[in-house]
Amino acid sequence: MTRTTQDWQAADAAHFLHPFTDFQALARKGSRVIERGDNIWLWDTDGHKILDAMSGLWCVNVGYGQQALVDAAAAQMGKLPFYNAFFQTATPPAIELAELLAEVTPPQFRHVFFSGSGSEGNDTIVRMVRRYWDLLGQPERQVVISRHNAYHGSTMAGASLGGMSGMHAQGGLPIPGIVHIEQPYWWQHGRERGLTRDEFGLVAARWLEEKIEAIGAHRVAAFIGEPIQGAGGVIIPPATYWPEIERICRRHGILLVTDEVITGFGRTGNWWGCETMGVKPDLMTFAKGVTSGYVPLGGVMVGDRVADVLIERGGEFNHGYTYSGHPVACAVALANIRLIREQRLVEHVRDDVGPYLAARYRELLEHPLVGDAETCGLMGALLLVRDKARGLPFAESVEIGMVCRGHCFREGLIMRAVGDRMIVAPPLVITREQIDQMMALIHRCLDLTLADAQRQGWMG
Ligand code: PXG
Repeated sequence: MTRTTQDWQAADAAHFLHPFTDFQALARKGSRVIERGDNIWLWDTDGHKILDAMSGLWCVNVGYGQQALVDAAAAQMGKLPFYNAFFQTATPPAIELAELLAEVTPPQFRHVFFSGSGSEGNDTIVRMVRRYWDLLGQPERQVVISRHNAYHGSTMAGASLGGMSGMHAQGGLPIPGIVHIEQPYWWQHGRERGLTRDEFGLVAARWLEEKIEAIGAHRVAAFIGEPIQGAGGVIIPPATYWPEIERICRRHGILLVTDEVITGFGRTGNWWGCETMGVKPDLMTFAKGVTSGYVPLGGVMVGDRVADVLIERGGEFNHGYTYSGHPVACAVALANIRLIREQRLVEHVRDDVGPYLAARYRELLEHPLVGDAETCGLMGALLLVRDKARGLPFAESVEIGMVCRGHCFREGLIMRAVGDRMIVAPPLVITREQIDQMMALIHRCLDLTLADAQRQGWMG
């Protein structure tokens, strides 16, 4: 029986509780049901073709329809669909992936702990950094410092590490031992104080030092941050920020963790966001791009500083997931990483489409709605403002991002709105011609949004 879109929507509304969704509002409106994908394109059940400028959810880096990944999954499923890694056992794909990850990550990383998602990876981080300090005889080092408007997942530890106030307001979060400093968002926190971006980067990094001093360094286990905040609105920190963060962590002996769930596997024009930012973390979380989202997989890269202690001091680390090292997921990840290498996708982002997107984004600064336009690799953000000359934001009651996103949906473009920031992170396989197609759609949607804003009297 073929179902119509209305049939799908009715069944969806009757049974499916969607993540991060107002259930009633969605039931009234009906989901958009996505049925098929190829390269950077999606098709919904009405047959509309959509340019997916968000790579699914920041993950389909090699694009849809890559047969090598499909074949790897099918072959592994036929041979051994599952075996665990708990009781002194392992599977060839998990071992091979561990080996390959050691090759494509910075040299301090030779070990990996697998999880099923980015959230679980960050739960592992919290457990692991506390275990590390316990083993070193400093059990009072418990506190993990993170940032407001960070996103680190939706489990209890992930959501606590994240700095989303809407999430903390539900379910008694954050859990104890996790504290936050302000994010390095120049537009919001540096511009009005008359600081250049680089000056602001140093100021923002020193908020970490102030927090460490307030808590006492002897109580701080780690600092965690996304090299570039993704879900927070593609907040690209000034170049001065991360090196200063690293210096502060080193000065106080604190572990440095980069959450590379979005920035890993070539997104920023290097294999890892920490390389783009010029720092050497002790631990890194990954997920999403490790399989290009074809199947769920995540994990933590464990640097020698931590791995040596966990291994040499011995004892059992009482932590793990059924799907830690899932053989099908690992087989898909192997095929995915080999494809990224063979097609030289990281170089493609760094030398070709990344700089091209940056140039095309600079043109957007001429648009009357656009107050700021920035990119890093294939992450791009636009800030929509009501008065460019004076840099004035829209009134809180005006949901300009949602208006723009509505136009994108109707015009066949998936772009994400985070407040007044419109963001893109297209598949790494995107070409210059396809970027031109995407930019034409973005211009059109901005014009339609501007017309709405003028009609409603929101500008000026
Ligand atoms: N860390 C980062 C940096 C992420 O972006 C996670 C951890 C959690 O990963 P899992 O696999 O548990 O979802 C993420 C996930 C959005 C959006 O709206 C972003 C994410 C997830 C859902 C929505 O931009 N990132």
